[in-house]
Amino acid sequence: MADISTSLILLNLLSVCVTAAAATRTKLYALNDRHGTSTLLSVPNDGVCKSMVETQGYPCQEHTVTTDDGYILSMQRIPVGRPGNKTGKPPVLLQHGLILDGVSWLLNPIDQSLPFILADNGYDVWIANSRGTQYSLGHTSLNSNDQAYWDWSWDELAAYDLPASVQYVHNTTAQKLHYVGHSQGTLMALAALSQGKLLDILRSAAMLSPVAHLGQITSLVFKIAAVIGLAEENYWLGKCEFAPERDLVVKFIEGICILPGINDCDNLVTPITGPNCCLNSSRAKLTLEHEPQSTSTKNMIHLFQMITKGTLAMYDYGNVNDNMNHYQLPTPPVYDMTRIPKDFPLLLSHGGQDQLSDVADVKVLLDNLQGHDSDKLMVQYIEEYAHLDFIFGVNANQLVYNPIMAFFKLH
Ligand SMILES: *[C@@H]1O[C@H](CO)[C@@H](O)[C@H](O)[C@H]1NC(C)=O
Ligand SMILES: *[C@@H]1O[C@H](CO)[C@@H](O)[C@H](O)[C@H]1NC(C)=O
Ligand SMILES: CC(=O)N[C@H]1CO[C@H](CO)[C@@H](O)[C@@H]1O
Repeated sequence: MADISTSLILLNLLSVCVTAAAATRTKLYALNDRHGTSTLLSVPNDGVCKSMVETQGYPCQEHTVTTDDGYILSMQRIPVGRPGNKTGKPPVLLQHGLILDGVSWLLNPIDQSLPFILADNGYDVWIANSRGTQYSLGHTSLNSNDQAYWDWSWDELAAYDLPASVQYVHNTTAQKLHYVGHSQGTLMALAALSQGKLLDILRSAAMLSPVAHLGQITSLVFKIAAVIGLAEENYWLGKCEFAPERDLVVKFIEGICILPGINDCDNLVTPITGPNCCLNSSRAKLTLEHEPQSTSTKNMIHLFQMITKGTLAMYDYGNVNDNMNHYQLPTPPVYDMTRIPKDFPLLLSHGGQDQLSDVADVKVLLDNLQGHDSDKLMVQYIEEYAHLDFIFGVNANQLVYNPIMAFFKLH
């Protein structure tokens, strides 16, 4: 089956967590300071605001926030839209998903990209970038070439990155904010909300491709990767970041794209995400110039644990002693989605073709939210959408972003 061989090739490329990646990175970042403030493969050193936002006619500010565990994260703010448009709506924080970064929100034309649409509709837009992505490689004492820098999973993204970003926006604007997460960005927020965090400074949260449970995931690549990844856990953990070898992936995809008869390069991500209906294939090259981004191997293993065990729990150190050391419990504490306060405004938008946020797993989450106040929970199901349509879909403006803004107006 073509799907399986593509999966295996992609998997191979994706799992090259190797010193080669680190060496490339070292070269690329050789001229940068240790906080990695000016990174770069394809975006010039002047940063995301200058190269991707101001060029579109929008004002933009670069910000940084330091997490309680020392990671220095970059954020971009689009405080208002183009001249003459509405202003005065509350801040909105956008949190990207796994192996993406904040730039992923900005890759479509302005009338199809959520940050620009929100800004033109009067919102004060903030874009977060998780630790380990190219604009958030700084740390107060660690270097991103050190293994110690990569000792985290999404537990830390939920416990440190998310509160820092949300709190920073709240501090700077003196307002409560709305939240939009995609994929892992929803997992971070669901985890924090289930622990009663951030409720006093968030107005609402819109979850696109919500990820909580992964036990029934249908993505072939992830299922295979979970089995192989866990079998080789100790090997991988001895390495550093989980670095999709971008150059290889790009070459591979470009190579396939120029073959005669292949004019739909989007099909290459299908075995990972499910068949996205609505990507603009002529933008694939631009997307690959910026994505994928790195994450930690520990994060991937944490996700693999959720896939193979069906759990929604903190990282499992694999033995009673280590779990006792970290949690004072023999097994990792669970995140209990039924504890998300019933009056917190939530929008869940999921797709029928999504193989990472698959319908069966989303149903488990919805079952857990059964007692939620009915006027505080909005669920949207888009039959033809897969994982990436929610951020890259050419019609996401109408199908998803307009409903998000209508939901924000209610809360
Ligand atoms: C927000 O403000 C509080 C109170 O001044 C301060 O303690 C905290 O460090 C600030 N947090 C961020 C992320 O800016
Ligand atoms: C797809 O992208 C191309 C190149 O950026 C653009 O010219 C075209 O209008 C886009 N198509 C749609 C449906 O948005
Ligand atoms: C939503 C909105 O008001 N959009 C407008 C923002 O400004 C541009 C350019 O001035 C208009 O073309 C949009 O319609």
